[in-house]
Amino acid sequence: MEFLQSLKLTSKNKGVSTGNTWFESTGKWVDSYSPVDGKLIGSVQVADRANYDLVIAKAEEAFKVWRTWPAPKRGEVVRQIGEALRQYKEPLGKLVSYEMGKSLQEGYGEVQEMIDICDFAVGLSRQLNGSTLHSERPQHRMYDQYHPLGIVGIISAFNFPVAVWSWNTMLGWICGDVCVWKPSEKTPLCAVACQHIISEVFAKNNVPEGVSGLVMGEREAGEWLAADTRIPLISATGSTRMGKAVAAAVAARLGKSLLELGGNNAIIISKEADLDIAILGALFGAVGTAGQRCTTTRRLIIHEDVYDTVKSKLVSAYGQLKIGDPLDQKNHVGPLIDKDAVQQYLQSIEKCKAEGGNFIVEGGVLTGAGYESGCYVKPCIAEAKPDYAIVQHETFAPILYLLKYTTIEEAIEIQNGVPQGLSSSIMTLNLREAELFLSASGSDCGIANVNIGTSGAEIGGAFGGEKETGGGRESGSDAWKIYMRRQTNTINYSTNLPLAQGIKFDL
Ligand code: UN1
Repeated sequence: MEFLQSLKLTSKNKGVSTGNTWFESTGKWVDSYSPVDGKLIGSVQVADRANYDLVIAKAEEAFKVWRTWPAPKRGEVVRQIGEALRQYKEPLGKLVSYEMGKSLQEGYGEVQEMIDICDFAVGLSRQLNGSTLHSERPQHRMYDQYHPLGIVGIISAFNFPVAVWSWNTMLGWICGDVCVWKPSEKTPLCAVACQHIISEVFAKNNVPEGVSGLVMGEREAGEWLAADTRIPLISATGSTRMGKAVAAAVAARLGKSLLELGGNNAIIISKEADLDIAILGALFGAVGTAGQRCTTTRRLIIHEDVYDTVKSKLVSAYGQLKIGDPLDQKNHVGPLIDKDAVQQYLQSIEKCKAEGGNFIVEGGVLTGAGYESGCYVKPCIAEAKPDYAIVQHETFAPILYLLKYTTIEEAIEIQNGVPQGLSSSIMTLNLREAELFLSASGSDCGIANVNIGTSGAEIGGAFGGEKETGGGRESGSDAWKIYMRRQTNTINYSTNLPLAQGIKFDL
């Protein structure tokens, strides 16, 4: 496969790096099998503890130099990374599609998301601004400024094997931080490929070794990062279970964490919706990435007057879906990541049935030619009730639950009535409904859209959610602030020392 060679991937790849240097390890080898055809793509060696300490020590050293580079100069390096990613868009997009299983369009889209965040970060490198404030004391000046934190530890998930890392890293880098990445062991080659792309740019710009650390590993490596007092910020994307463990470990040492965890996203379809938009938005939201986005649409909350119409339109749309090799652009839906995910999908279907769910589009595992990996499943739809335990739970698979409502207030209550709080949408042409949904009495999620599905956010907005989603914000808007520490500076240029609050203290 040509794209593997152009990304400098071989059958055996080292998994520990500080940028341009790759290290031997005593760690085990992780084999990466493609969910597309079940074939072994290559192996990557995980870090041992000595490797890990070496990468962190190198990162600490690099930080001392990197933080002295002017932010726009760091931005220039990120600009060149954006250029390199444009060059590698095709092979990297193909690798994402082949190793993770998402459609080729979505693989390219993921690389585009990396390019977009690079562009955003370049501009931001000239805008890391604080406020100038008026002092209560005469001839005093006060302002706040932002300084880099140090090492940012990044734990990323398989479903966005490259983009989510880049959101954190590109912002961290322009802020003056150094980054250490523990990618998902399910998509290790994507991470190795990114490190190769970065290292070419870093070498050309004499970026200190250690600014981009890679520590391939399983759960243990994540635990090392979370517990490490040398790492002021841990950014973790993945399940709520993982996030709770990371948050507890980081909080125990009073570190900062940025968590982007599970979602249980819903679209409210009003009786005043443009149903063509609503159906297409729901369809992409529910079956895109085979239901493995944290923003996947898992629940449709449909007004009773249009319920039957929406239901029959969905059934016919699902009937037209093509499931198969995601690298073949005629297919809409690729495989799940692995057979464990298939088991969880099957168990969730059973649980839904046991609770009374009525499947109007049946699920199941596909077999036969083209489906040899055993990871292809049918996207399915069940009529359900909001309080079913399975409806409250995030299953990372294409299972869509239909729920019925009568009033908009009831719809919002159903939308909010889950433990997660990432993304939400309303499909309506009614201004009052739309504004209510966006108001303080509306959606409780980090993302709330009108006439757009729940997935596919642009990088320019802050990305993340509330409740069990973890509260973190990544990517656009002012999400950069979490990667920096704020310092308040007060300068006295008078000939006296007046005290704040008018306190008198004289000898
Ligand atoms: C994720 O699934 O972890 O909004 C990230 C979206 C993408 C990012 C998803 N831009 O669906």
